[in-house]
Amino acid sequence: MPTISKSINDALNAQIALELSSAHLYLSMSAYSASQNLPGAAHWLRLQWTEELAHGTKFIDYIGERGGSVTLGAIDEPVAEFDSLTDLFEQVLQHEQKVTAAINEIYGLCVSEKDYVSQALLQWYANEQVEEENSASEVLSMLRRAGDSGAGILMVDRHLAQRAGG
Ligand code: OFO
Repeated sequence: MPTISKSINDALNAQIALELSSAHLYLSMSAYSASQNLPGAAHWLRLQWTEELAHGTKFIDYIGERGGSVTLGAIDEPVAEFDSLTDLFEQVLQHEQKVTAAINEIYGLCVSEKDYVSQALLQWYANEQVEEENSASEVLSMLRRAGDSGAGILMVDRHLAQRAGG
């Protein structure tokens, strides 16, 4: 007997597809960056890819712990071409804002259904989204400052190469 409601189970399944679509998007962005000789951005985005896979699998494990059922939805085809690194990071930020809205929506559902355990999980994701939006905004403001300067963009790329983790 599952201990999560069908509506929350369904919402979490949809969120898994969104997290895995995020992973796919960042992998595509990483490949694009590598093709533009921006190894730092490629590295940063590759790490983001692994984070998104972890976000997806954390939901999968949680549904399992609550006796629910995991149904994997389709993964969106990612964008493969960008006008510039700035354009790419604008899309990262917009994407993360969309994910934040989706997390908040599920959080609200858990509140309305008084599912306190799921609320605790969603709180973790909500905090994670603050971090994700902040780091995308930070990179974006560095890129905007660099503008069209090739030297400036290379400096940002070197900064992105320092990202630890994975
Ligand atoms: Fe999973 O946080 Fe980005 O999408």
